[in-house]
Amino acid sequence: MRTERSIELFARAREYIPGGVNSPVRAFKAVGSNPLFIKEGQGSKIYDVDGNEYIDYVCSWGPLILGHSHPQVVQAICEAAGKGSSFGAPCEQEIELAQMICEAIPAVEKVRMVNSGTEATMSAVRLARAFTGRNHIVKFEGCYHGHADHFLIQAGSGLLTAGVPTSPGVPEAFARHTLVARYNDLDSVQKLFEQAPADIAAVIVEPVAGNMGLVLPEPGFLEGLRQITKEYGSLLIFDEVISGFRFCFGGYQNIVNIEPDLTTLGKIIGGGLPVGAYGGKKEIMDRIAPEGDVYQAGTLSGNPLAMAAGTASLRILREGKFYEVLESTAASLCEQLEQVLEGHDGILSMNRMKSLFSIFFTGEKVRDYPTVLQSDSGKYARFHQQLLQGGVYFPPSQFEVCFISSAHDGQDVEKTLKTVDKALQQLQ
Ligand code: HOZ
Repeated sequence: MRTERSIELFARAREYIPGGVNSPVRAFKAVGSNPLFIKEGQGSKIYDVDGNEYIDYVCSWGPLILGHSHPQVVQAICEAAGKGSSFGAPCEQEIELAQMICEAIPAVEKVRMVNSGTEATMSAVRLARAFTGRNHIVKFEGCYHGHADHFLIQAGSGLLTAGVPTSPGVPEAFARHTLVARYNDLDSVQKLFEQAPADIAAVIVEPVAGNMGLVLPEPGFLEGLRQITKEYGSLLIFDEVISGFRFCFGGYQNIVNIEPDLTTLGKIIGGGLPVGAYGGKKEIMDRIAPEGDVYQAGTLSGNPLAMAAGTASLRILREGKFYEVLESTAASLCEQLEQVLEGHDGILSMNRMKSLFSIFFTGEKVRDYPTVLQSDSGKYARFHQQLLQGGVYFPPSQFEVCFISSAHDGQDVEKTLKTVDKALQQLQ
């Protein structure tokens, strides 16, 4: 595989962009190699600047549930762009996307559009603090809610990859208000509430954790969070930036039938353009300015391009048997992958939720942050390199998830299985 052009571009990028990238994980540091510069994406494939083709299981970290350059989404973006990219004034498309989200997620009666998942979670926490008049929040080890100050404590994604427990630049006074519990461990949450019963504004959780590799909620965990937060008058925030519209037309909350007080969204609802959103019950959301006194604003919020891409995507997801078809591709790939993994020494495990999965280099069941850390990330790095050689693009870090899109087909499944098998053989 030739990658000269990517190497050349990375050297050039490093002169002008910190670390040569605009988001750390994509620098490939965790897998000890050079990032690939991507020129084009079509369906399930991406093409780098050296002309190599890969089956893409990153899918822009989640938004591209329809694959790359879906014709209806491209058309919606082009049509919107021809009429102006941003007005800084209300437009009808905002209502359309907001209405679709509110109709899909019963706990979201009103929704505010922002430009990223980070903005959504940051704003939801401010709102929760204002609504409850409390300052502390509870988050979980290994969960990642974007890069706002109060979330960069024992966080997943790039921080976990880099082994940074708390980022420099986060004032100690802010960090004091972030209490950290263990995922899938209700006792750890209960203890925090017992220590500060009247101080916790909210518990924020990824209902399906997707930033320490994939870690699934165990039965009763999310229900328990709902119960504890109610008991102590604290809000429950489901961060559904990854899980929103990933498993069904709505949030993971629709599947488990739990109503959080606030929900954060992003990724899929923007159809591949920058977007975020936070929503909840009217009585909470109406505290946001200009209706209420909690300030939050954005020049590009609700811009017609992102709204058009999001609305076009959601329309496709709502039609026919979209999620059943996606699930059948995912099941075909993952069930066979499991068999492939079983053939390799019992030192591997896999977590899967419908069209999301992660392979871990540990024989242990991965169920929380400490078990995630048992995975051999050095092996993952070598595995990743072998996959690239075979034309399969997995996330360049053990602590991220693989995304399957509706553009992946039987041929992709077959090639992926062969490539994974061969890559694992080369590791032995
Ligand atoms: N932090 C995101 C992954 N969980 C995005 C990474 C990127 O875009 O590079």
